[in-house]
Amino acid sequence: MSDAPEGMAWVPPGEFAMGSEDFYPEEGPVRRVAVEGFWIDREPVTVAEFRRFVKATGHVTVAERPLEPDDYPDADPEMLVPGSLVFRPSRGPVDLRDFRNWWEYVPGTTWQRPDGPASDTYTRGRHPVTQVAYEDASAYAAWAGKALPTEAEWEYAARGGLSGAVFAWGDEFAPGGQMMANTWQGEFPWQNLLADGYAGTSPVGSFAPNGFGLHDMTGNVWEWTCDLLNGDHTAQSPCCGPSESGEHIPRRVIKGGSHLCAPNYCLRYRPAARQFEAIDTSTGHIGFRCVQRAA
Ligand SMILES: [Ca+2]
Repeated sequence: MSDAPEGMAWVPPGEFAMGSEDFYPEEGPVRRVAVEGFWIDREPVTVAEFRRFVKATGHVTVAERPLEPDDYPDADPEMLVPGSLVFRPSRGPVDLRDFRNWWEYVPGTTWQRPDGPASDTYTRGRHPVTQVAYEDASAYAAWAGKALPTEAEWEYAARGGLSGAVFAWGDEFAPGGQMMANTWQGEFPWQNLLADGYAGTSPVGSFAPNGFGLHDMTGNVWEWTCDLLNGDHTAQSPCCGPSESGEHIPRRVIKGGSHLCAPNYCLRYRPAARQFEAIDTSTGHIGFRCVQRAA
């Protein structure tokens, strides 16, 4: 296709085996799914791109707005101030069943100050934007004349034309010793060995593209899709994706894993992997990319 929208790649129509039965129960069963062809961003939306959107529209993200006490009946009133979730590594091994051992709600955390009010994004213009809730991602997509992908579109794109492979590039995590994505090596959440060179997010496009020419479909940041969680998985505890929200807040599927996904805790840097995030939650490891469908 020669008339590619800027920064986007064409994913041809096709049918694929979606899901996996080899890892976590929420990924199965494997089923045949057909998708139409569509355009998809080659990279996650960056901080610089999101800044252009905010300047053009005056958009105020969910993390920057006061919280409604009625939505959080169990919350400490002092926590109902604008802010977001920041990852804090522990000093040593902790109970992996309690995400409060590494997530902290930090007032003043925003997409421009993703690690708390003292942080900034001056050198992170090419990093994926984070600290965006589903509504923020949707608003960006609408402004750009695009949409958020369905889970099927996202997974099909992430597979890059490979059939049933574990990873977006094949079945081996680091073929020939080469790191293919920004994940977490070592024991989460305290020992980050940095074999891939990055603690936290990395500039988009730092790792090799998949078969469709797409970067960062694996790791770096989880990405919002527009699929709502159906009832079957509501009891499931969130992986590295925590939520301060009540159970009545709808959840959407996020895909791709992040820089916080480690083999001892969250082997979810795979196309089939999925988690479910409350739509009002933002963290330093969730971002998004957009699609454009044929009219
Ligand atoms: Ca890393």
